[in-house]
Amino acid sequence: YERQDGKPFRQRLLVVANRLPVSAVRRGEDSWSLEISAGGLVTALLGVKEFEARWIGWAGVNVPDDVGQKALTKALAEKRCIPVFLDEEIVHQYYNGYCNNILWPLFHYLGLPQEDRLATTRSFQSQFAAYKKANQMFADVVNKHYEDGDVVWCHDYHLMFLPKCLKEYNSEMKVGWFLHTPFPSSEIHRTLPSRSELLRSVLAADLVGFHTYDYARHFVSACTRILGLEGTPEGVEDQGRLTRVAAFPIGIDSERFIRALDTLPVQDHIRELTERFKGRKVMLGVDRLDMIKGIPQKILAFEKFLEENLSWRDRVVLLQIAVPTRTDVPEYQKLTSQVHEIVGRINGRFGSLSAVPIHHLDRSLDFHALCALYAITDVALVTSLRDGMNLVSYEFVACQDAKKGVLILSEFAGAAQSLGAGAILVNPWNITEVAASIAQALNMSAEEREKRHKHNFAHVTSHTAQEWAETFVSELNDTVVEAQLRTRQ
Ligand code: ADQ
Repeated sequence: YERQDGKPFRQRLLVVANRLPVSAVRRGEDSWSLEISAGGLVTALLGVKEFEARWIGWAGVNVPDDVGQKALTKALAEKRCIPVFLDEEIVHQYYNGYCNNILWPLFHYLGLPQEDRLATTRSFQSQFAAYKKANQMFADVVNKHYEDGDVVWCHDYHLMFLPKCLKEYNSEMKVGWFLHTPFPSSEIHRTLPSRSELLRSVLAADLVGFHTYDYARHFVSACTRILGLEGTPEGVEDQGRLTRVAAFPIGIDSERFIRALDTLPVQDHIRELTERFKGRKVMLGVDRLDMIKGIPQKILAFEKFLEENLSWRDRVVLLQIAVPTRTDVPEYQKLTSQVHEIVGRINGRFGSLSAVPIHHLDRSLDFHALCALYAITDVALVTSLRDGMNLVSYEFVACQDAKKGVLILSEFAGAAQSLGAGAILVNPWNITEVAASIAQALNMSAEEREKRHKHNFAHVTSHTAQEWAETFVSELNDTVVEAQLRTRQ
């Protein structure tokens, strides 16, 4: 494409996600301070030069007054962000309720909430109504800002109802939807009371993407078994209209991590950490504190390893960095206490006055500290019970070109499909197997470590986040063109 001024044409990309990539703090009646959070999606899209991305989402704060909303909208516009204002009740029902209490556990095979069936059914209905209402509010904002030729990319399980709402506004809109979590087996999805409505809404999109081929296959079979539609190699067909379904495995901005390793702050951290853990092998876990990440199971496996390997007791340390999330949800509070209790017990059992086997931090680390930790680690432990992809495993590999440490990786993380040949794959529920893998990793020869690392490093550096975003959006453009050609024939 060429513009009249000779500069390359950049297609507008409207990225719609539950949360905007900013944290907003109100400083006064009409003033806000904003900080961009450099998550995976932001870096992925910043690297894509073909598109001019705009973000649409909730800013994570309740702004009930007009003055505040206007000021925040203005401040966000400078960061190419457009807010969707959700009130507290909607956030409670849609986000905490339907998204985090129902869809998140279900998609990770943890089932539907069961405490009180009757109450669950009643709250389920009001939460689903709030979910649809919230999705409609996102659609209203997208529609207001949409211009002909834009591409609309909807993200994640929060917005499964959005493709349908958007197409009702404008059937010509190019709409893609991508799921960051697993899509479970159709037998699991069948248990969801709103199973059909959600599938139909997603199918309104032109392109539907998942991290792995398995998730895409589960989605297609849910559509065939629950809706009775036809699954084809391209996707799902309904009365002659095809929704393209495919796998688009995400990656990271590997260069950002590799470059950071040579910077002064990271080198300082590396020196400090190397001195601190001199004489001990370092094992590392970095997770959001969430039940899907399998943190208690991981720590219990480490305990079993210490029980069975006396000679390693003073020579190994596990650093578990677990950033708290969804702290207002009781299950997450329970999980925090459970993890603290297990860590305390193991440190009491195997620690000495001078050292403890587990260092557990309940917080987020800044980028430089995180890179340094990845770089000095001997064995990374990623033991998610289910995980859409898991980017921590990618980040670890990117930072390991000097050390060539070992990655122990859950076979239930999407990353197992891409890093499986270089990692030691484990079933995180099998604590005996994970303990044996820790021993295998710590005793692995340098040649084998190098061979495994080389495989994973080549993958991580060649399948980047930028490439992921580019592939999805160009596939979406192509899908729409093909559909137009089909209707003309
Ligand atoms: P998450 O469940 O958040 O993402 P993950 O892919 O591992 O999981 O990404 C976590 C990110 O947060 C990483 O970039 C990591 O560096 C950072 N992080 C985690 N703990 C941290 C800590 N203590 N301090 C600092 N940073 C920390 C969801 C899905 C995944 C999928 C991604 C992307 O659940 O399966 O891979 O989206 O699609």
